[in-house]
Amino acid sequence: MKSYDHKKIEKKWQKKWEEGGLYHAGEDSRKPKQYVLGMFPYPSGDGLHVGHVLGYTATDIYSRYKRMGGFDVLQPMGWDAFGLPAENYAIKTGTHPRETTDTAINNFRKQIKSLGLSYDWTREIGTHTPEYYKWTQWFFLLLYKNNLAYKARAHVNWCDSCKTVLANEQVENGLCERCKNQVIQKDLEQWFFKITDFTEDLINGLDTVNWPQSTIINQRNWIGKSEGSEIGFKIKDTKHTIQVFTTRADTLFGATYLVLAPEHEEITHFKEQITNWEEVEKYIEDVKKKTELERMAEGKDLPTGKAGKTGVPLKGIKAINPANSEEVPIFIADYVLAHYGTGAIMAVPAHDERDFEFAKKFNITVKEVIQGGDLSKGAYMGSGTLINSGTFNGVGSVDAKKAITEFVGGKMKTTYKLRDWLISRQRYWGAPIPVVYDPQGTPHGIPEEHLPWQLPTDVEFKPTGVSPLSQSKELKDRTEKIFGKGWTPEVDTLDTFVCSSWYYFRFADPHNSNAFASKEALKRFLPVDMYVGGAEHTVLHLLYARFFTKVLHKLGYISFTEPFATLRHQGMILATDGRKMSKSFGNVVNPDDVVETFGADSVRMYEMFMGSLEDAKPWKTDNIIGIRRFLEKVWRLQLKVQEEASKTEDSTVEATLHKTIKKVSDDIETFGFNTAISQMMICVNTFEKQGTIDRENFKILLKLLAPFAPHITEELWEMLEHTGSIHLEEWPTYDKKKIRDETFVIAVQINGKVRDTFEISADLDEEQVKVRATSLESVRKWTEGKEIKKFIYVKNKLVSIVV
Ligand code: ANZ
Repeated sequence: MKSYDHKKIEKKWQKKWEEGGLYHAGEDSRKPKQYVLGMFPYPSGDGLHVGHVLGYTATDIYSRYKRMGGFDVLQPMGWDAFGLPAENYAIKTGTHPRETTDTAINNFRKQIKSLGLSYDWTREIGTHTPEYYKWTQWFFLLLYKNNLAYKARAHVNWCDSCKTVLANEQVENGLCERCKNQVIQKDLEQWFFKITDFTEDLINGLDTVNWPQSTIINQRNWIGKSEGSEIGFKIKDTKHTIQVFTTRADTLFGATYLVLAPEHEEITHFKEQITNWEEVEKYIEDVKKKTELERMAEGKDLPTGKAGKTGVPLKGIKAINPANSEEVPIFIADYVLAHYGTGAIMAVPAHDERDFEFAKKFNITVKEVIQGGDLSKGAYMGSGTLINSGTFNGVGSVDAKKAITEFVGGKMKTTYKLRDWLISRQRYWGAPIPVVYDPQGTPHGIPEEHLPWQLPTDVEFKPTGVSPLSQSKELKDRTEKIFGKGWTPEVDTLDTFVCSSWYYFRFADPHNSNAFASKEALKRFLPVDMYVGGAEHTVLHLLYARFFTKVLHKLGYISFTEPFATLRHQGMILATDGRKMSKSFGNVVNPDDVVETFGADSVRMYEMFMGSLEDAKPWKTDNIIGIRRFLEKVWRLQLKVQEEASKTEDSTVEATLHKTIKKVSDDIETFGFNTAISQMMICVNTFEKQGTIDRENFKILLKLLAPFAPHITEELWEMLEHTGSIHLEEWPTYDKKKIRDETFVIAVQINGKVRDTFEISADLDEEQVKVRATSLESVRKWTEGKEIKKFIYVKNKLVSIVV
């Protein structure tokens, strides 16, 4: 017998599969389609991570299983290649990001290929190529033409060290995610996508997808639908009324002050009346330095050293509570956000924690209006019966909301937390926004014939605070040449999330130069049937991709409304020491090394065997050795294979095998890869105990193992003198009759009454059952000193003893 030489075998088959186009999609339209997708990676200079391997192996097992199940499987791979790390590297070293990115991609491709993943490599895409970003720009223009893209001044997160705006999610505890510099708020002209036009669709679609519940909840919370009321508070001795948004109109009689967001536009109207204007202005300036996150934090000390819950009274003006006409003080405080609701709140310290804390600090009246709490302990946030509320006393919270809103002339109103998506970045390494300005400064979308609107190369990467593209002479000249003298180009680039919002469409038809994908290709492959990626994408990428899909549906390009029918997450692989793998800890496992030592099949199976796919789990090299031994055991089984072996196999073999077919099939469907592997281990142990193994049974085992360990199974398949690939074989089906349940619960009757039960395995004979039954404590109690007159055993069901 040859020895199991993974290096030789794996190289040999990877080459053959690629040459034979074994995994090409779209070659047999009679088969049903199955689109299986792992989130495409950012090709970082650090190379592939064992965490990538985890997710990609899962999609590969699923793809191979579906392919053997008779599907035309599309499983593609590409590169989310624009982004900051390459640009930051360019700033440090002067190397052009295109160069760094291409090197990183070549390395990633080589690493990924060494794992034997069944991708259709003819469909590879990179978001940084002009062929691809032409269509990213086309999408921008599609949205622009349909009033779904606009330019506006906005408060944005600004990192003064990176010299760019940051998305909310790029801000961690008030610091820039990359350089850890304090993020400030700036007022800037930026481009937005009108995602808020689709809020209800984005909520409702969540009912139709098969996604992890926690991800659905995160999406809902991010959208943040809230049903409440808008109520006006008159400002005493002025013509002005401030509108507040509240979800608790039932507590209106307890509103003892108003709070405006520091950015609230109405504040300047009262400049004359406010007697402490200087203090107010200073506070407004201070707040600009904080992020929303810091502002929302409830009174706890933040990592940046600032405490929450600050504010300043607007001395000299008062508001009138419309429910009881009482005068109440007005504050500005940063716990009220400018862009949520109306940017102003009625504060009810007795029933809102934040208000309670603020009221204590500023000595404001706390007035209880809902029964059920204990104000000495803090605010009571629950519902209950109204008190101290005039004619509404005795009414329940739920009914009172609408009644009180109507009583004071307010209106019921639904509000959302979701804001429009800020898509412009003052960076170089991204797709240029396809817009030019006429000499009057009015923006115009660039006509499609000029796409791709190329990213210029004559720029310096050093951040200066203005977009690098503004230095490009070539871009300026190009613009004037095409559009005329005095015309200027847009110099911002698109957020890289725009590139990844539509890439799954492109894989259906990656080389199309007339459309982002043809109607037929979209119809054939979309939507994605199975999508797999890290749980860190529970909000943004998935929300943006869903938004793009809804836009395309609305504009008649596609007939479906959700891009990813089923979604699964892979968990984080931690280092052996239980910490996150990180270069700075020196605990990173390099997939290349383990593939070299143990083989891709062992690494794939080991990662699948570590635990549940979605859990976080530490790396343990010892356990790969165990998997490697398992594969060697499978390798040695070939020695036992005989044409007609059934006579020497014992009866458990078939039962175990059919049970294994069922378990492995079910487990792949539900992504329970670790338990599928355990079952195959049981099966292999059963085989190993036999003198010989039936050839047909061995073939079934190899087919079950093929999606997990594609190389070794292909080699053994060939050694069984097959000429075709095992990966194109039909997936085995099990015979229900052959699956014997392994355990039975036996009821024990004594003189006709059930006294106890016990469990047996199926192959116990009557004598063994008798020994088990009569040795039971409970049975001995009844039979002690007596003679057993009768013992009846109803197979796998019942024991009846007569004494
Ligand atoms: C009075 C009140 C009394 C409130 C009470 C709550 C409890 P969700 O559910 O998140 O929508 N609020 C409104 N606009 C705000 C803003 N721009 N910044 C900060 N807070 C704001 O929360 C709605 C509640 O959050 C509103 O209801 C308001 O406080 C506050 F016993 O109004 B409530």
